[in-house]
Amino acid sequence: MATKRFMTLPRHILEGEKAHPEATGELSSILLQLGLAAKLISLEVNKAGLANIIGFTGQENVHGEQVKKLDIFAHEMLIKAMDHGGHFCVMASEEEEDIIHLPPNKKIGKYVLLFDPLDGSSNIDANISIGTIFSIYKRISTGNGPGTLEDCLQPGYKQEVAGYIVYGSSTIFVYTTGHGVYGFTLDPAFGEFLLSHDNIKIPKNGRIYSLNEGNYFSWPKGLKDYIKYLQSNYYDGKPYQARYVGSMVADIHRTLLYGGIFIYPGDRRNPKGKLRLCYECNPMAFIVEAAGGRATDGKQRILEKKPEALHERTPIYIGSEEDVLLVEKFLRESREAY
Ligand code: AHM
Ligand code: MG
Repeated sequence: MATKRFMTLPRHILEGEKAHPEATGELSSILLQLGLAAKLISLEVNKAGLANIIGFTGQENVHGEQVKKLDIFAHEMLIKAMDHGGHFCVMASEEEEDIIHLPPNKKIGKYVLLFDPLDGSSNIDANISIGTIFSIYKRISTGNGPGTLEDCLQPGYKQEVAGYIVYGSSTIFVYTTGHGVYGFTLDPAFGEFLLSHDNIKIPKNGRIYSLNEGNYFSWPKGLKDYIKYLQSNYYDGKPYQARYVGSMVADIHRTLLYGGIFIYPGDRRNPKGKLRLCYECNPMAFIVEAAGGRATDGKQRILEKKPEALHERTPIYIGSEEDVLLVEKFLRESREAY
């Protein structure tokens, strides 16, 4: 117990590295740097109201400094924190249309970084949890030059590391290398992430379903039938519960800890749904699978989808294995597209 209390994120990463004598230490160094960026973004998120920077770009704060929207701040902070270690050959962000090359004077490395700097940012003004999501791949392009679009369009099962940071009632950093999912809570006094969620395992099934029911009339029939099935049945003698923050990181974090299912389906209006395969669905699928859960687009495993474009969207059904299998059965039986 005492060990757990003092297991900081850096110590956990370095001990994990020691367990793999073949490791070069590069991934550790990347994760440490991401931890630092997370702390800086967390600080900014926490003082957003005070600094009056919510929702304004290009205005001056009380100190007469130019202020930025938080999602732009997070985007720039991540690039600044990650572009000088010599680990990456290319990056891509949900906030930028094209791939991001390293500045010409920086050393080029063998990894690829994809991130959504501040997911759920439409929730910022209401002080609702938001988050950062990241994915790391090895480059597939040859040579030591800049990385390419193809490096960024790899199927999710090729991820080396994936993680998210949720800026909520506390700030939590969750990551996996595919073996074990670990969560660290930021101690604001100490200024360090401490291991708080050791080896997270998602329950095999859960009581909570999470999706935007406002889109009900556009849903595929199988999904309507599934939700009606849950609403007319009991889980452990109690009715199912609907919970939807509207911030994927928060909804997935809860699903990981309590079990159940999170859904952003394709529907009549948007057959590919809303969420992005590379920035949101792949990293979350990698994490949830590593915790023993399941993630599909209703038919196909998310991690096996080959992205065709950086900002491609996909439907997603993700969470406890048995819950995802059940909704897939409903979708299959209704035989309706999307
Ligand atoms: P964003 O990338 O523009 O922030 O949008 C993604 C967010 C997710 O966090 C969340 O799951 C989803 O949008 C909610 O969408 P909706 O409002 O359609 O339910
Ligand atoms: Mg997003």
